[in-house]
Amino acid sequence: MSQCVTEAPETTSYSPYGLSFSPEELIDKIHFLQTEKKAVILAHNYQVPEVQDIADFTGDSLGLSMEATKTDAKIIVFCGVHFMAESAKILNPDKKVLLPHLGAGCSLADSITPESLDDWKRRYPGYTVVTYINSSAEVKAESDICCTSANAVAVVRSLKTDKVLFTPDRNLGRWVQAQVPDKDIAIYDGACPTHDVLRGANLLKTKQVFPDAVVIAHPECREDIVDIADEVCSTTGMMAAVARHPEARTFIVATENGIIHQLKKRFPDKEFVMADGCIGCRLHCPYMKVTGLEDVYLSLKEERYEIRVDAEVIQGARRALDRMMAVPRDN
Ligand code: CIZ
Repeated sequence: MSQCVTEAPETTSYSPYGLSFSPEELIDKIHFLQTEKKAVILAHNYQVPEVQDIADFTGDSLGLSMEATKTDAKIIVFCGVHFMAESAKILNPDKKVLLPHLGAGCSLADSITPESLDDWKRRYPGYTVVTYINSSAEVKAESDICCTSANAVAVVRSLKTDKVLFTPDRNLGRWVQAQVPDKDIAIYDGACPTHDVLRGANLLKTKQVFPDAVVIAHPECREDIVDIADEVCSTTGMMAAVARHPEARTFIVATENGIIHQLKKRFPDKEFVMADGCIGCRLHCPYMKVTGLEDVYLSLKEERYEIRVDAEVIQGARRALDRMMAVPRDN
C-alpha cells in the first residue's frame, strides 16, 4: 500500500482576497484587533493548523461555546462551521458571534430541516427527539434534547422514555443503539460524508502497516470502523484516549485530519497515522478547511459575518441544549 505521511497537511499561502501580508504580519494584525475589540477566537479541532494556533481555545463545538460563556469578550470569532457558530450564539446571546467564512457549512446539518424532522416525528409519534449538535438552530428548537459525540450515549440513557428518535447522524445513532440496546431507537438517515467515506477494508490495510497501533475512531464513522476501533470517542475524548495508552507509540486516527495537529502538539513523542493510510486525503472536510488566517483577520476587521438567530428559535434551541448540559459527558 502507499506509505503514510503522519504530518498534518501544510496549507498554502494563496490569498483569495489579494492581501499581501506575510503570515507573521497577519498574526500580529489579528492579535492587535482582537485586543482592541475584546474578542475571543475559538477554533474547532478540525481547523487548519495556523488557525488552531492563533485561537484562544481549541476543542469541540460545545466545549468551545461553553468557554466563550466564561469570558468577558464582546465578540466571539468562531473558526468552525455554521452550526457551531450558531450554538455559540444560542449560548451567548448577548455577544456578537462572527463566522469568518460564509462557505463553512455542514452537509450533515443540512441533511435535516424542521420540515423533514416533522415528517419523521409524524412517523414516530410519542418518540423523544434527540438531536446531534450538528444541526441548525431551528432543528434544535424542534427537538426535545441535544447531544454531542461526547455525551450521546449518556443523553439517551438519561431519558425516562424507551422510545427515542435520534437525528440526524445514522452512524452515531447506530453506535448509541449498540450501547443502549434496551431502548427502541429510530434513526434518521443523515451522515457526515467525511466520516462515512471510510471503510473497514481501508482501515485494516493501515493496521497491517502499523499492527501495534491503537485505533481511535469518531462515532460518526460507520459500524465496520467502530467495530475495529480500540477507542470510540469525540475529538476532545481522543486527547484523553491517547493519555489512557501510555505504552502505545502509534495511534491510527479515524476522524477529520485537522485533529492530528492538536494530537501532535499535546503528545509530541507519539506517532499519529490517519486511518485512510495517507495524509487523510479522504478524511478531509472541505467546509472545515475554508477558513484561513486572512478570513480571521477580515472577520475581526470588518466584524463579518455576524450570526443572527431569531429570539424564539434561541429560546427553543437553548432549552434543548440546557437539558443536554445537565447530563455528564461520556468521554
Ligand atoms: O461537536 C463537535 O465538535 C463535533 C462535530 C465533533 C467532535 O467530536 O468534536
